[in-house]
Amino acid sequence: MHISLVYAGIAGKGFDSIGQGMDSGWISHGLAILSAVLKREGHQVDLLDLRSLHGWEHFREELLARRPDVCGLTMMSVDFNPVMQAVDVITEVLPDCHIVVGGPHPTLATAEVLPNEKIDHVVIQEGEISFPQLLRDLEAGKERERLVVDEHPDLDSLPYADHDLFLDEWRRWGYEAESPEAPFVPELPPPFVTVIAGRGCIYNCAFCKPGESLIFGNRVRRRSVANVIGELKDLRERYAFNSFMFHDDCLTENPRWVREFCEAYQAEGFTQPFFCQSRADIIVKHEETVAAMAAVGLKGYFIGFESGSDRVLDFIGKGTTRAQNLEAARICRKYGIAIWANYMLGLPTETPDEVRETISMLKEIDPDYYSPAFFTPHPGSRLYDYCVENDLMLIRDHDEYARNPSGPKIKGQDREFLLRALVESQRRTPANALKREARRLWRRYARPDKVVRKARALLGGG
Ligand code: B12
Ligand code: SF4
Repeated sequence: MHISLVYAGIAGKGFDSIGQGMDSGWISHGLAILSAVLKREGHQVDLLDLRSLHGWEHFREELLARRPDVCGLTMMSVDFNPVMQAVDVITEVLPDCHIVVGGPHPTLATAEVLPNEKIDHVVIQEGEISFPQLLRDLEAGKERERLVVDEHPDLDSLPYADHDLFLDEWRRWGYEAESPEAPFVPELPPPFVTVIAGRGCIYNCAFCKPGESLIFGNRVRRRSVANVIGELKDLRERYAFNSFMFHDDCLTENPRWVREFCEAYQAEGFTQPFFCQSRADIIVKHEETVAAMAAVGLKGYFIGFESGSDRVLDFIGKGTTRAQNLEAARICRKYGIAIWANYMLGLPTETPDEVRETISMLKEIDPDYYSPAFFTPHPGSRLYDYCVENDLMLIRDHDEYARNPSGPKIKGQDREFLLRALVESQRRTPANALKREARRLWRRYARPDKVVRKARALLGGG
């Protein structure tokens, strides 16, 4: 069969937006892996990425030119409006095309998606087993239920994600790039790629869970180290990447796996720098793992510090403390690991003093990259349910699930104060700015190894 996979992530930057910042340089790993699975089954697969098209008319023209038998659309909550509009256009242009929708939003808010009769099938949870089965049944003329529930696949049995699906499509519309994704910090030189080593998370943050488990199950499934290294070798051959990033929710949750990976990464001759997500408590408890990662190329951690208030950290079920946040930052500095600080402002029940605690924590951490977000209640999370039950929701349209839109997201907040806090949280103290500049100049002009050797000699050491 001919399947067109559709990525409609244009709620933020719109059409013609490939390469314009964080939301627009990423592939969807969900679609990339489904493409690989479908191709393995002998299907013809292509991509319609709305971010690389010029507008709805262009989408119409492409549908008419390609005439797929099936369109498979992926959807986060923020993508609801463009996905529904895409469904309308597909139905109008190709009335016989089967429309299948899957991804986080259909799984976590099935009741919002299923009533749309234009959608032939809604696939919830993962898609690698059920989607090909659905296509086999459609080919055989078998009737299938509209709501399809998937099983959780064994990740090592899956083919590697089809990164070219995105790159080939973007190139058709004039986007010049050596690799499918664009790096976003100087520590990660291009060509750049992303990989996912596992699914699921054992932690229990209230702004995320149980949604993450509803999609991927309660257990963590990690690919074998050999399988991940195999994919990296494939990506090295294909794109000669100079840096990469793990997209896993929490790669470092299993230190044994991480250390095995570090050994294999080095043994296979990889030296490319990489970033991954971690948590403050893991960094503090497993400093030796941090050291092992830094030794083979880890250049930065994304850390969900979230808040500087222990009361708020407890309320959101983060399982970390302010003291662990500060200690994790100290450990990162020690090993020269850049800190990408994720934190939230405007959480339910948060007081102005607690917001100030977050600001003071950030002054102490002095992260390399600030990544603030106004708290957004995402469907599928306990805090979403809390906001609905307590009549706090101000989100009226799915576009507002984006990170930092202009309007407030929950009731009872002093918007002006939060906007000032957003600016203040990212302002470096003069002392921190000076320390940074000194460090930069030191790295650039001094030879620390020489200076240390000289100092040792002067002190009568070796
Ligand atoms: C990497 C990532 C990003 C990246 C790249 C996103 C992208 N374009 O794919 C970046 C940093 C850009 C990002 C941004 C955001 N993200 Co994000 N992100 C992730 C993360 C960590 C991994 C995604 C991934 O690749 N997963 C692995 C793949 C294999 O899973 P998958 O995509 O879900 O696909 C599987 C199934 O869902 C299903 N499926 C998916 N699509 C389809 C389609 C069909 C037809 C079928 C049959 C099946 C199917 O089959 C796939 C294979 O099993 C997830 C958490 C997670 N663990 O998944 C959050 C997650 C998807 N993100 C989330 C959110 C909220 C956001 C933001 C809105 C955050 C914000 N406020 O700014 C933005 C949205 C920006 C945008 N418009 O793209 C939420 C979504 C929740 C929701 N209710 O929608 C998640 C689940 C995190 C969470 N637990 O809260 N994100
Ligand atoms: S926010 Fe991250 S660490 Fe917390 S439960 Fe979700 S995936 Fe796990």
